[in-house]
Amino acid sequence: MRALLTGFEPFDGAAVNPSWEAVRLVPGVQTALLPCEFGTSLERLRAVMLEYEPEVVVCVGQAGGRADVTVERVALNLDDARIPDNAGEQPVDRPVVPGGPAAYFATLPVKACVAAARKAGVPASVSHSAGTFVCNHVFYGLMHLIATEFPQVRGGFVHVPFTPGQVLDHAGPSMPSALVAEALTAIVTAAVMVRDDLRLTGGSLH
Ligand code: PCA
Repeated sequence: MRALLTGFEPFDGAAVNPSWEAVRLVPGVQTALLPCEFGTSLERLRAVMLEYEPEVVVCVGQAGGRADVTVERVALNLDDARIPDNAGEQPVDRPVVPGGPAAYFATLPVKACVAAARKAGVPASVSHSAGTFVCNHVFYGLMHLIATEFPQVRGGFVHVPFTPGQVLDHAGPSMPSALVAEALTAIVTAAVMVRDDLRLTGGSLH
């Protein structure tokens, strides 16, 4: 089964992006680096999907401040950027796809993916918001591509914590890239193997 994993370039002045640091360590998958830019990130994603013809696509991004690996469930049709992207663009309250549905759900088995990451020894949980910046933009765009052009593909998005090197001077949560890569490997394997998602709790109270 062919799987494509994408990571992002660093943004907001950072030297690395933990998503790409981890994605590049995952064996046996196709990988692609996406620019942290509205628009061009999705053009690149579509191009690599046409090139590699994957059956599973998992896009990965940095979620600074989160303490575990989070499998995103919901992509919103909304760009609302708190900071400019790497091209200096800062859309406010703009749809990712004009006229598209308000939201898409990931078509990965999200509970099984979380369970697989934990079984591999990595803290993980379900998330119900990928934010409104470039990661959500790519997640929504991926699900729209699947809905309109690539119906055979299963896809979703995973947010990962900072690397330890990114928090040296402010002691926030972090996770080594090798451990994140273990989680991503387990998540991709579950995405390929599990047809019907597990019936486990994964919701949140707020
Ligand atoms: N994280 C940002 C964009 C790129 C990335 O790695 C986000 O969560 O939107």
